[in-house]
Amino acid sequence: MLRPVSALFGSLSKSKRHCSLPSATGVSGMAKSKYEYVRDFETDDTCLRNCYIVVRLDGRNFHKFAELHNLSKPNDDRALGLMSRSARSVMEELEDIAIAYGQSDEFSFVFKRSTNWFRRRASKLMTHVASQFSSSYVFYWKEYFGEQPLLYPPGFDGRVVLYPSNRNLRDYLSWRQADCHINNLYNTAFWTLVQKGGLSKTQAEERLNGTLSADKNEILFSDFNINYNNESPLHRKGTTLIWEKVDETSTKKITVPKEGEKEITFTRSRRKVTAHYSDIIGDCFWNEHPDILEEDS
Ligand code: DGT
Ligand code: MG
Ligand code: MG
Repeated sequence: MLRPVSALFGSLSKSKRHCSLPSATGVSGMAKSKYEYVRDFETDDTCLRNCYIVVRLDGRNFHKFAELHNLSKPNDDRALGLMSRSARSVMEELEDIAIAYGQSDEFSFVFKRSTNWFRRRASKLMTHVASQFSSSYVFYWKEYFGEQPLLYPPGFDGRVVLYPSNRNLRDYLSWRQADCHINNLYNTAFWTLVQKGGLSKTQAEERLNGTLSADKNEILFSDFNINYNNESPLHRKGTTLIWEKVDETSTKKITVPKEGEKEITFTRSRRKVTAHYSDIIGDCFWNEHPDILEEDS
């Protein structure tokens, strides 16, 4: 039920409304109020020039969120798809994001090192990313989960980190992708032992205790005939979003004098956000997309 604002906050009597107005403007007739000085308490959070600005978001308490929404284990393609859709919305709505990388309940957004968006103020950049992402997550929920309801408003924390060199930025992204690999290999082995091997969660944990990557690969291959390298690249590598020129073909009906109606086909190139599920640790991806990184100064 919609309620009038006065019902929510209580209404002011006429006399109170009158006396509250002059004091709110301070000294009458001056261009600035006497309260203006409080602006000076704001801290300067301008990000250092020439650095890439990375904003990383992470789902708040998604362990509980995954349980409550019955997300499939170890990976839920609906949830991963919704994360990517929300990240695409961030890239399309905000300026100067060159690349984004996401896995599990997190997404990192890399602003160009030359960006001057919001005068590089960290709080502005971070809050715009977090709010655009969160509202998109709710807005697009139905596209991925259909009639399954969203049970409560999810939240995402954010942080800003600056990277001064291309090497540092690539190492940051490599770190996140290595994290994706380590977690996904463990989770794949763990849930295969539970779901296909009939082990309890405690037994599966004990079985994997102290194992190296090669051991987990071996368990999957020998006991379950699963070649980990053939598992979905989305799950193994995470999602990388970049801007690319994509050719789009469309048809249009035109009327030509004497000839009548004709259908013409034309192709035009458009900048679009595209998703990649490939390795971003090695050089190959970066050589194929040389425009993402700006030259080190
Ligand atoms: P936080 O970030 O400190 O508020 O706490 P959490 O619970 O979000 O912890 P975090 O971010 O370290 O771990 C992500 C959690 O999200 C983890 O418990 C697994 C869950 N999660 C993410 N994606 C999926 C999925 O596709 N399926 C399932 N079942 N769980 C997922
Ligand atoms: Mg989280
Ligand atoms: Mg996380």
